[in-house]
Amino acid sequence: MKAKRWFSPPVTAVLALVLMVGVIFFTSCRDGGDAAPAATTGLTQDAQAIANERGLSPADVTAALKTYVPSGQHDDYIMFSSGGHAGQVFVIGMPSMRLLKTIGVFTPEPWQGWGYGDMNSMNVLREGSRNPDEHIITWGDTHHPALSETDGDYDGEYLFINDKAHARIAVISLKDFKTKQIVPNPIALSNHGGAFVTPNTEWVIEGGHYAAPLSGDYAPLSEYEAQYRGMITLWKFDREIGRLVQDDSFAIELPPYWQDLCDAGKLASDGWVFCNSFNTEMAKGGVEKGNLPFESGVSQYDTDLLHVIHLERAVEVAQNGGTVEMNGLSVIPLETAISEGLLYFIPEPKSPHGVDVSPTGEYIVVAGKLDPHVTIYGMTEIKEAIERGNFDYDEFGVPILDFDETVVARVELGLGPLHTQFGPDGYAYTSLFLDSAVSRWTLGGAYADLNDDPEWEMVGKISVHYNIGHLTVAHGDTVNPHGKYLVALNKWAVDRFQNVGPLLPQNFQLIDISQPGDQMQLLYDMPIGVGEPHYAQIISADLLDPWEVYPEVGWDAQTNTISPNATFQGEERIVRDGNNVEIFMTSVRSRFVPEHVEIRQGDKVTWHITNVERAYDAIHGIAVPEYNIHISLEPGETVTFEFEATRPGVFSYYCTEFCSALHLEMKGYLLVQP
Ligand code: CUK
Ligand code: CUA
Repeated sequence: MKAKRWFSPPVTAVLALVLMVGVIFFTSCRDGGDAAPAATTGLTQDAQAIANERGLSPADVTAALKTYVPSGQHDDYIMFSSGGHAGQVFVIGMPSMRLLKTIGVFTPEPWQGWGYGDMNSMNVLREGSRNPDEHIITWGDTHHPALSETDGDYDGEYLFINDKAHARIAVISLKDFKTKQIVPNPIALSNHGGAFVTPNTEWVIEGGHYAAPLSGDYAPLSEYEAQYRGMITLWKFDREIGRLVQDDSFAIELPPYWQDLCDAGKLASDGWVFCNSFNTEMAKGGVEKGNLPFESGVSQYDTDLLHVIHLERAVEVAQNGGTVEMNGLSVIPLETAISEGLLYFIPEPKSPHGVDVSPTGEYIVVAGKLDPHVTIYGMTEIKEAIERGNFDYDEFGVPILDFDETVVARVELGLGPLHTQFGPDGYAYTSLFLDSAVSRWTLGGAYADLNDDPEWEMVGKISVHYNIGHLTVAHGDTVNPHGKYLVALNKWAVDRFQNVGPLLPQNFQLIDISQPGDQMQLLYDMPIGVGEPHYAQIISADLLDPWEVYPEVGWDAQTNTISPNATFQGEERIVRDGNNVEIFMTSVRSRFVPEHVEIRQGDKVTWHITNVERAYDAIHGIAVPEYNIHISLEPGETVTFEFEATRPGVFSYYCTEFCSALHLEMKGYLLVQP
């Protein structure tokens, strides 16, 4: 029998043993601790021997105790991780770090039948390609997953994720963990500042990346300042239908700096959006022509420009006709953005990476890759500076606020600070790429009542292995951070795992952050041998409420209602209209009906299949050889696939999920007459 889900049996077995040892360590360490129950003494003696033999330290044992989830018990948290250039999303249980699912998003995924004939997935991939008649794009460089929010906290309903390589945003429903929509950005070919959501998910933010003409047309690099532009797009999300609505969305034209990560304001900064930028030098590269390479060309100035966008005002301007249409998207021109007072810049330490808004929304934390500090801007100070109106201007006429007037603190953390997340206790956590470490520091000011020591200062640091990019804390970018667990998303694994050849996995490291001060404990290394995951979000598992089976038999996962092609038992049939053949099939343990599909070469086949099962986990699949078709049929689901019967012969279609003892008998013959 093949296993349906991935677990890590050796690790789990080891942890089980270590758990027992932990009882000894724990009881012997506690002041006047309770004696271990007499009945387990013999067992723990054996476990002690195992720990000794395996060379496990007390810290190893406590780490095991904190991560082991016994068979049948569930994880407390679920992490949604970008799949990097795998173009997918990984769903990982925490603290066990067990992989529960890989969601096919931008990349076809055969187990789910994502992109292998299922017309829903084929249509999503097709609509997600700018020029589908030239080619369907079948991968993505996923970077930033964003869970939908209500009142600034995760609500467990939707997940959004960007594709940096093609400037696209995908929408995933957490009812069935399926991708419902992919939208290509009409005015950009690369993004980085997405996906981030506003506190009630009215807007999904997609910031651009490498400047280019917004029209998509050619322009030589000599016309960079005149023709090239940056942008930020605000996608309107319709929660009722679970889709981004392009007609209600808009973009803002920006100078041709390279916009980087963004974040939405919340509470004190609700109605505002913040984006970093780099290459305010407008370097054009061309090292082979004797020009400065991009590497140093974009790092010449001491500061770049934090973009501060008044979203509320931008929405008003967009809704009152202050836009021009570009490739079907409403765009607020740069001069309008300036004259309407919805765009401001603030100098920020050069080559910044993350911009992260604190839980109260009061602080905007920027980390500059080439500056050992994080820089913290105050929303109150930003609003006051805008009010005063005493601006400098960049060469495009965008008002620049004063650095010293808007910065409330700078905290020295170490080398290569990138991204910041927050805890419930006034702590912030920043990844340090060059130091390969996570630093913990205290937010002063508004957090004074939460901190014992209400200063802006670093209080702890823990090494990670190695070259950390993002880090993520449970609910760590919401108004209600949980703390507890932090995951370091490390780019290099080097010596952490068995050598598997020159292409190494990434390393997710689970860190316990439940203790104060400099007490942070590394608990677990999880190799990720797929893509290069960039960022992840962690949600309390009890906030997720996915379907166990589809609500009714005949469910269309795309329209969220009964499919007109739903087929019930007893209604199975094959309908011919000239060269067009339509098949209405059911699947149930352990047969397809009909079992004979007899057609002629050249027929155009439309095949509907309904899994009429109502039992949890009673999944079937259908594979049709030679036609590149594989479909997953979840209980209640109706799926349609199409193909042209170009090749005569005898084709055995069969069920691909080991659904019952007679699973191998669940097959049929597709007979194509010449
Ligand atoms: S990331 Cu995309 S390359 Cu830190 Cu989100 Cu840097
Ligand atoms: Cu159905 Cu195997």
